[in-house]
Amino acid sequence: MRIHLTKLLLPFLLGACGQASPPQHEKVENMPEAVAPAPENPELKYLHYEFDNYQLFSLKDTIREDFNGDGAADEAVFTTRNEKAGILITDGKTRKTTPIGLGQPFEEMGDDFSWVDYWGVTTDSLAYETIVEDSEVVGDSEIRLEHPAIFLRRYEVGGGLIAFRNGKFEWIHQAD
Ligand SMILES: [Ca+2]
Repeated sequence: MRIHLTKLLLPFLLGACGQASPPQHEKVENMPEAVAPAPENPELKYLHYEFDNYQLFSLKDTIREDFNGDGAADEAVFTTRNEKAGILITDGKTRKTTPIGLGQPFEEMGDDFSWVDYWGVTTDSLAYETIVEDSEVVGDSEIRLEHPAIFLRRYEVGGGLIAFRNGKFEWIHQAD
């Protein structure tokens, strides 16, 4: 490390002694190229407490997984339609699209998913569901997942899973 620093600083030091040349601080500051960017929110570092197997995605990314278990990879994108956010899932076999949100009501979650801060996919076979009765959290129950499920979350609040169960996409609530 020390050798690298000296190498990078050398042209600057030489330049400072001789004729005027632009400062080269940038090179030194940019040195740790191999370091991965830090997560934008500390919460993202603790996702392994929520899921054993998961992959975090940017809301601009397409998630490709076989959500319905028919052997063909499907695609999910997070998008906006008529100023309402949601998820558009395209079946890999039939190319049929299923809007979740985007102006289409989805169970108790309404028709707009603009509250989502981040999303990803989990391949866990067990998940928990928050049981809410009359706006009160009364407990958790274990849910068996047969296929990869999409998680949608808001920082410090939670969210839920979109999982293909009983022949359709269902919401599994994971928030207080
Ligand atoms: Ca599929």
